[in-house]
Amino acid sequence: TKSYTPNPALEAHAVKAASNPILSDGADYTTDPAPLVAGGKFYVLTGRDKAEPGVNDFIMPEWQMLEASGDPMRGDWTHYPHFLKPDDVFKWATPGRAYAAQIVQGPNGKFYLYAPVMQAGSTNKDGFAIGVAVSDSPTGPWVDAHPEGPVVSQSYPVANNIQNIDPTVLIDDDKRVYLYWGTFGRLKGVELEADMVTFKGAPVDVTSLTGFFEAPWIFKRKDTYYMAYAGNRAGPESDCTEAVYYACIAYGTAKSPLGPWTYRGVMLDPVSSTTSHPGIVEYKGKWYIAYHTADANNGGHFRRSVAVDEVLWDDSVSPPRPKKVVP
Ligand code: FUB
Repeated sequence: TKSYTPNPALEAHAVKAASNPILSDGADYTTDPAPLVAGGKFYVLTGRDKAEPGVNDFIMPEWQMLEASGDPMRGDWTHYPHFLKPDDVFKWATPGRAYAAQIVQGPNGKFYLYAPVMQAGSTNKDGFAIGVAVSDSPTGPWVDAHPEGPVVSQSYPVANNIQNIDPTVLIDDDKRVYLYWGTFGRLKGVELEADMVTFKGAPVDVTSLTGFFEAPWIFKRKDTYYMAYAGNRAGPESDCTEAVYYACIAYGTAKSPLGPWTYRGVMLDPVSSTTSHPGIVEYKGKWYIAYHTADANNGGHFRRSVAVDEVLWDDSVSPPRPKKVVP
């Protein structure tokens, strides 16, 4: 396995995580985890919640990175607190808002960062657009893969609301690439060209995933495609009702990467933050889910922190079912 040297320009700190959340002292709040396995290592890209106590808004100016030295459940991590800011890499973006992003390793071995940022010139306060940056290493440095502008523009498909956020990307076994994104109940998916940026055909709308709210995460296990997401009204077996308001992590499955998707159930009950946000990967033969909670010191709905737990599978049913994660 190729190994990747950490980006020497990044500030790095050693952290011991005896239990969840990984960073628990409240000095840095980590959000919206996107795990990545590369070079035999387990990384988690996260946002940063910077809201002061009592501020009920997402104040998220930059991304952070966590890198496990061993067992991703517990143990030693390296924390890169100032991993990247939107305007470090996207000249068409305005500073200040670094929402839920994901890094994937493309078929060419390079790393691609899909990042919702504010598009300069937007007249909408939530004029998010999704940019793509590329690097030879999971820790950067990054350059804009499409300096002409975002892959999903703030004006797509209509001049905008907040819906162009929460990208998730799957590289299939045949090397084809799929991008999904969305929030507030709208989930869109599209195949991308090998350049990792250009749409191949028109996006599909996914309407069959019960209670879909936001935070889609696509992955494949054996021959089944899974879409985990933050949902409400997500099924009778769940306590994540609209009345409770807190989201659970639900999931659906499909036999092909653009669906059709079938709702299957809930895999993580609501946590202590109103938002929930999954990232699921296989690492050294085990499956892990990263999510965030309000459980760190002085944490809250806008001061969230990333946790990691193992996902166990029931392979006696078809398609195989992830057992409910017990945080
Ligand atoms: O962190 C801001 C938003 O909260 C994300 O985009 C959503 O997925 C939710 O976690």
